Amino acid sequence: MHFSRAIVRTPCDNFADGLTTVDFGVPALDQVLAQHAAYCQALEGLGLSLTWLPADPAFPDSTFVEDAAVLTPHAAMLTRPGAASRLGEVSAIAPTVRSFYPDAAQITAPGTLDGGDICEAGTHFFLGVSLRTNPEGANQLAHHLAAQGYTSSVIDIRHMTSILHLKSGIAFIGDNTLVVMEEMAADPQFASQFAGYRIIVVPQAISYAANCVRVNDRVLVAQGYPTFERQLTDAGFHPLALDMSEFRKMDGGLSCLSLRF
Ligand code: CIR
Repeated sequence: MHFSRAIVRTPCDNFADGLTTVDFGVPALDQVLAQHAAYCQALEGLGLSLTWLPADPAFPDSTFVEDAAVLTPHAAMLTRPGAASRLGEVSAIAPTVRSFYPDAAQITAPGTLDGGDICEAGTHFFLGVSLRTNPEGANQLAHHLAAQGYTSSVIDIRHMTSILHLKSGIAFIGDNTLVVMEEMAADPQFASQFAGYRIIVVPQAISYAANCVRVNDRVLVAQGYPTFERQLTDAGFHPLALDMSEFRKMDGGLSCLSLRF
């Protein structure tokens, strides 16, 4: 899980006009910008060179760049987000993605897919089918990944109302280890997909912590979950906590703020 680059986008002044399903209050713009800057600084501190896109007020959710593309070491797929208000984010970021991946593919209608539903786990990808990513979108990506030699399997989370995207509840942090929120880890229909991995279960009361990101030798985690940090440390990982309070108000987590490659 070595990354040398990431694409990020500065939050726009109307960030609070984005979509949300939670009721944690209105994000404070100064804190949004400070938390985003700290996140970018953390990536740079881990050795990543950032492509920093300007704020785009046409799309209040556009700082969540992860949803607009799926990048692997070999190829890129531009997505087709499931929320109508986010569709235009893809053409806005496409030139940047294509500057690194000239042959980037594109999810086409009637497929929809948000990058936040796609969890890379080594040579396997978990494809979340959610209220944003439909089976057709997942199928298009599965073919694209198969052509690169990756396997994939679908995890249907449409019955899980507490999460927006698959990666709100699961993260692959390297060393054959999956971090999985309790509700997902306990669901018998997913058991066979998780067999063979070491699983770190995130208790339901702190399930927001499940959206963590392995970046080089650290695991970025949301600040405020010391028991989860201990779980990671006990398992041999090195957490790096970042304040995510304002992004959480808009259903955002650590993974969605960057496209890493
Ligand atoms: C949305 O509802 O689309 C944004 N407010 C949050 C997107 C978060 N993205 C992600 O988890 N990958």
